[in-house]
Amino acid sequence: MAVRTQVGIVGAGPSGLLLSHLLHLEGIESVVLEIRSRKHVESRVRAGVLEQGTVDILRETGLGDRLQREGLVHYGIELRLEGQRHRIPLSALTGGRTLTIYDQQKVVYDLAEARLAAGGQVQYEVTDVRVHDFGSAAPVLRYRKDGAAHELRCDIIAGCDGFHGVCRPSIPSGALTIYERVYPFAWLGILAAVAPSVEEMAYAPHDRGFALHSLRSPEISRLYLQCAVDEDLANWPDERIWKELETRLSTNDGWTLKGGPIVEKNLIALRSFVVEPMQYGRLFLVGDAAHIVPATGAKGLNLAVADAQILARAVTEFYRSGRTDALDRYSEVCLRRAWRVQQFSRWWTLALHRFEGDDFIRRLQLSELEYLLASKAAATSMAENYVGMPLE
Ligand code: RFL
Ligand code: PHB
Repeated sequence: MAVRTQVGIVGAGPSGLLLSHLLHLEGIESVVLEIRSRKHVESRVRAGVLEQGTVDILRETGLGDRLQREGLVHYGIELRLEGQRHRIPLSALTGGRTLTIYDQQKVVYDLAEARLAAGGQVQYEVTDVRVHDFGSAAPVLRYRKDGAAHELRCDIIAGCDGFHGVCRPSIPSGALTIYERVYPFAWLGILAAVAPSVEEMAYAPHDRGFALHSLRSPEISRLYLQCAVDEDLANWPDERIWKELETRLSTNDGWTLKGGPIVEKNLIALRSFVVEPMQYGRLFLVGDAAHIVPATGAKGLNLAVADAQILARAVTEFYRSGRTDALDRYSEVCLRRAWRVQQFSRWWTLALHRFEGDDFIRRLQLSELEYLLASKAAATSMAENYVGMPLE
């Protein structure tokens, strides 16, 4: 069966759904193809920290109701260094900008509801998605659904299919430059049904390895431990996780960590990755399909949202004026932001994690973090990157 639409979108994660939503608001039609089920996409535990700019675009486009009710607004973060608690007042340093804690699953659910309520086409559980003819002005998406072969003809394809998707590998490899760094450690992440023991996210660069106490709601905590890249989760029963978290997050002012039932446990690889350019002909890469940042900076989702906004504006200009100028600039505009976020995420990762047996690095880290706490200029630089730079 052959069908036509204006924009074919591969992937119903945050970037694909937001792009489809923004295009709809401009009167532009799209079809979203997703290999997983809706339930699967909406139950993946991932990001939780939204920059001010991400919150603003969700609100401005009618997705603010639940975000307003359930989002937790944060004004600073804690840094726990050698048993002492310090606060970095992000809002005070950035003219009042804030962060909002709101699960990625909720963002994706809100977006999917909005698309479906508006009659949008989101096809879940498709298979064998392939992108064709994107070097021409008439690209085609082929896929299977319930055993039948389908063809989707469009003007533009948006590859919003994440790091392991099909769009990026479909581009001739000679046309792309890949930049990549891996790290000699990973994260063990838990979601626990217990009230957070912190009021603000607490980052702890401990001698035994980095730990982070984040949160999801007044009843749900999210915590992470630096661990080995090939860590076997079978060696981490709940008691061991809580004990290690308690040690790494401990302070000498009587603070205690409340343990509770762990409802999810996973190993998270850390990676820095950028592909240049983010476009080939009429195929545009968006979000994790084009770049990955180590989770330390809490940026991946926010960067995906920024790409989707930039592409939606460029596509809108294309349909309004017939001109491709903004589409031609898409990659350059996104990459400028992506590299800023890459630098920040790598810097913050290198400043906080333990490098086994390297006391030289440890001393540099302590000096760097003490400087961050002592210097308003250093803290302001960190804060403006953490809360997120303006879109352009
Ligand atoms: P996604 O979310 O990976 O969505 C891609 C979608 O494409 C589908 N797909 C395909 N569909 C059709 N055909 C194919 N061949 C396909 N192949 C794949 C997939 O099923 C999926 O539904 O990419 P997107 O939209 O670019 O969004 C990116 C974000 O999900 C990601 O950057 C963040 O989750 C990263 N991240 C964080 N970002 C933040 O901004 N703040 C955070 O606090 C934060 N914490 C995190 C994170 C990522 C984590 N993990 C596990 C990777 C914490 C963790 C633990
Ligand atoms: C999270 O809540 O998942 C989170 C918070 C802060 C980070 C990374 C992840 O730096």
